[in-house]
Amino acid sequence: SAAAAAAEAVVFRSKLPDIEIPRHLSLQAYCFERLPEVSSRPCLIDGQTGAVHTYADVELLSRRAAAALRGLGVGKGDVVMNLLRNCPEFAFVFLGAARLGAATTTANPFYTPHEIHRQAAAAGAKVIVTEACAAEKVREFAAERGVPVVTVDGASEGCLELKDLMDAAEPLAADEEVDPDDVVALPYSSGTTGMPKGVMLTHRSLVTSVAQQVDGENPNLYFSKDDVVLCVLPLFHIYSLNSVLLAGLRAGCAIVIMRKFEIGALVELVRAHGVTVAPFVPPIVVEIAKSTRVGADDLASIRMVMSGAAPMGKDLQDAFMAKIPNAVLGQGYGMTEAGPVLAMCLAFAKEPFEVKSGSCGTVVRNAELKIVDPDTGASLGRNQPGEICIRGEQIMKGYLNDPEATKNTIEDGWLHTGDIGYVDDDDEIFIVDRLKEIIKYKGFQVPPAELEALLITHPQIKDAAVVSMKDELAGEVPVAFIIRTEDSEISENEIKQFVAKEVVFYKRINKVFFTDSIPKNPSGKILRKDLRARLAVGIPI
Ligand code: 4UU
Repeated sequence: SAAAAAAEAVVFRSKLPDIEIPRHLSLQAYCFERLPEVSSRPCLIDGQTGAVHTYADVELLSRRAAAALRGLGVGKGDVVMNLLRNCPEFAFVFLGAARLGAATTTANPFYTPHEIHRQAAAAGAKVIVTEACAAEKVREFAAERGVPVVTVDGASEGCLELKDLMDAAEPLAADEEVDPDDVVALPYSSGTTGMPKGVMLTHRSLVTSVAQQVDGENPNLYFSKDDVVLCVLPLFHIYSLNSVLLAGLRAGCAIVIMRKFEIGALVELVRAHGVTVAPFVPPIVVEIAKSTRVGADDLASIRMVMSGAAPMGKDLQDAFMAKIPNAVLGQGYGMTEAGPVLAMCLAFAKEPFEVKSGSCGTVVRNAELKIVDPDTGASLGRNQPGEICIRGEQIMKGYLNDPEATKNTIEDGWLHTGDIGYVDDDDEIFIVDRLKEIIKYKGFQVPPAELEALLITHPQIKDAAVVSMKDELAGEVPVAFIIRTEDSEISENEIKQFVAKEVVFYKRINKVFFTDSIPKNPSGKILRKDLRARLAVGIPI
């Protein structure tokens, strides 16, 4: 009937055919499936030291790391916390934990002790692997809970050294048996609302997601054995973990690990190692596009530049392409909960398609995408903006210990992204707005609910609401609307300082607006759209 047809979802698919995905394999077995072919080729290149680890080395070192972790009591179903800037050890420990049937929760080593403890406690971390300079932050927590702390870069009081543990251990002979539905990665994300939550990504999720990108006759994201992929984005974020490290391993690429983005050092690494693939976020694209020091010559080896994790407009894309004419520039669109990749630029395919500037790609293979009207839930056709939803085996199993939040995010297998976008006549996706509250500072998540919870603990703050404000450099920054308690004279600066002590730098409040009222709906939910509208017209109070 017409009514039934109308109720049926309009489902968007990739323009490429579905592929066979080895979904029965563990993630590490999948990543090393072609080891015999690539064993003597460079796998991880340490940008700091120039040290090269071949595929055979990395496979063996990950078995040593597994044995080291086992020696500390890590077993099946346990969680290891990786609190590291980019370094080869990140990969050894991540893959080592996977071999034991354990999961890795990743966090930013610049987090404050408060942020680290909250995540380590919620995830139930059995071991924390970090750098000597961050060890101080976890010492108290670890001592209280009897959690061993392992450093990757030298001794620190009360810590064990990864190198010693790995040298002493016999490499793990056989991986622990895992079910494809076992969790292997546990990144934290606030999703569409609330506080950060553990996102349960299983072996099957990540195998599927990586395969959707780099596997098949005509991979959507064509990485070859001859590619040299730059790993400058932080591995503790799912973009880099999935689309750089895991995808790079699967495809047999050389992965150049850069600890921290700095444009001069980046150019040097690109030249030294002949980088061919550069996954970036928009602020890095902006910096390169604007830099007078960097020319096409400096980056001549690069054939592909990917941008993701935050919007990249057509103007920026065009400016960058004018600067690096030999490279293909396109976007990936991801969300931690989605495994993470929803869409990928089809100009990255082995047999590339023509694509449009400003598009964030086409839905990946072996997945379904729909656009729904946020008010009615009706599925929308082409060129009509609505909430982007995705279905497929790559999406998360759910949030750790939070069935309620899981239920609100996944409905009938459809993951709701909280992003507003549309699919055009050529199957390209354009994101136009965000329904959810998350703020993205240079692609990093800033959950307003976390800042609001912190702000209202201040005795002189009666109520608080945090929303995003556009920012030239960061894309977006968090700003706070504050109702002071009666008689309070607390200043903008005092409030900023109060927050800065408790959160990582990119969650700092950029601006404070004192107000008498915070608009809320009858159930007490902050009407963020109204606050953003106040900002937009320039009368924030
Ligand atoms: C506009 O940002 C990510 C993951 C990004 C990613 C991963 C693998 C990009 C390419 C890739 O290959 O995850 P989260 O959870 O930190 O943030 C998710 C949110 C999205 O819901 C959306 O609002 O970040 C925003 N976002 C983007 N926005 C992500 N990618 C894009 C994009 N354009 N290309």
